[in-house]
Amino acid sequence: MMRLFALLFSLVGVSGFVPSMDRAVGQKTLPMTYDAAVGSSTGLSAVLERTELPEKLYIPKQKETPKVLGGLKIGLRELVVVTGASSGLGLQTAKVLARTGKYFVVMACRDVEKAKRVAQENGFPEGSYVTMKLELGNLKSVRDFVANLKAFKSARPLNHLICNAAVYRPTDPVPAWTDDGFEMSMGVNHLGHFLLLNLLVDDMAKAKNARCCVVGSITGNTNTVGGGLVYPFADLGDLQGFEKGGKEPVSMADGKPFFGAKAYKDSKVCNMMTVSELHRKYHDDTGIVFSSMYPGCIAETALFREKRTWFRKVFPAFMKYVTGGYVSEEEAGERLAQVIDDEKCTKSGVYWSWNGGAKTVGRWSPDGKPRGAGGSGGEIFENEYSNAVSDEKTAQMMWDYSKKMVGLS
Ligand code: NDP
Ligand code: PMR
Repeated sequence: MMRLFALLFSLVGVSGFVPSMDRAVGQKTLPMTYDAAVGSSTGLSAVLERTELPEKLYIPKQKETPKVLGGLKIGLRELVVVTGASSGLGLQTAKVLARTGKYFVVMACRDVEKAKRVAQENGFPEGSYVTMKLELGNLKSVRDFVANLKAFKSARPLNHLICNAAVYRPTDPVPAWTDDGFEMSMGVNHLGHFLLLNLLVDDMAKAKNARCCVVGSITGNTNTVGGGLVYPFADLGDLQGFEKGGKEPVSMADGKPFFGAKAYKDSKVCNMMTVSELHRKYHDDTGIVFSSMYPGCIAETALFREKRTWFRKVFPAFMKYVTGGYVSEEEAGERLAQVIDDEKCTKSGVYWSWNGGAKTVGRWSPDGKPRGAGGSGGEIFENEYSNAVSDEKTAQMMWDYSKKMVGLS
């Protein structure tokens, strides 16, 4: 019964197979117009933003290194970069870290003006942070960011890196492309971060007790209710799409037709596999602690901007009262900050989750214990990836193809 309900909800909610309820997914179906499909002011502004996305994302400015930098004193504080710090989980994490007084936060954001505004609105202490342009959908912007960061911090190494930014585009009828021609979710969530990580790992190796966290998700793990019950399921196949170079017109990692919700889940698989590969390749030599984490279902963030209004209203309640997996933005921010700051989290190669009040269902919890479904008030624990995410052979292939795709080999 639960499975039937779940499948129905997921078909309507995720894939939009019911045209009158949502936009259709897939290249063969006829897309409704964006305006007709959304119908709320929040949705409309999101759509306007989205329709601009496939255009040139990255417009280089003459001076991207903020002038204020010279005036800031990092002092003894540890330098931490947070991508996507202008909203949701990234913003709350940056806020928690900045307020400790122990960290100096670099807010690496696509919209620097927005980042400045939300930092002020959220009471970030003055002199505890700086905003820097990072457009993950443009590999040149990633390289420029690294150059700016290095100029800013001069010889001191980067202590910590949090790869948090992401987009979720479940109702796109056809793929949007990054400036470099990659499908948007894979390009921003995985490839942009993959290049960033590779460009910064040597620098972080010079820091003492460096930590690096790439945000993963339950929905990329098919051994969970959130990832194994709700269609579509993450699946990289044999990476046939990556093998072909992963560029327009190839949109999916497995080379199959475009499916926006799956592209997001596949990108999260790549995020988590990247952490395992970084751990295998670099932990012993550099001492950097590499981790991934699932923060809980932060059901009210802008990640769901593309979903219809009814979904955005029902989803938080469903997560709070039915699955128990709901977590607030504030609490999620504390969790991600914990992975960087807590002595408990010095082990490398771990996928952290929190138990909370989550309910468990059938075979997803054979020992009766929750599997990181996330609800509020939970205790941190070392979670297990699905077999597909832990698969070393696929992870190695993913790593090699990604290197080629971002121009590192
Ligand atoms: P939000 O949409 O609130 O935040 C995403 C952030 O990424 C924003 O700061 C956004 O910038 C930034 N971003 C988007 N596109 C780009 C780009 N092209 N270049 C640079 N930055 C970009 O979502 P969440 O806070 O929910 O998501 C944060 C992370 O948490 C993601 O990795 C997501 O996968 C993960 N996650 C979220 C869950 C949830 O339930 N919400 C559950 C599990 C994992 P801007 O402010 O300009 O939009
Ligand atoms: Mg899911 C314990 C059960 C659980 C958890 C923890 C999540 C998390 N979800 C659970 C169950 C279910 N969800 C069930 C039973 C259904 C069908 C009724 C369901 C549906 C659903 C939809 C339609 N859930 C969703 C969607 C989305 O569009 C979200 C998504 O998949 O984004 C990729 C989502 C999520 N559920 C979660 C989490 C964390 C998400 C956000 C996904 C993410 O950011 O990775």
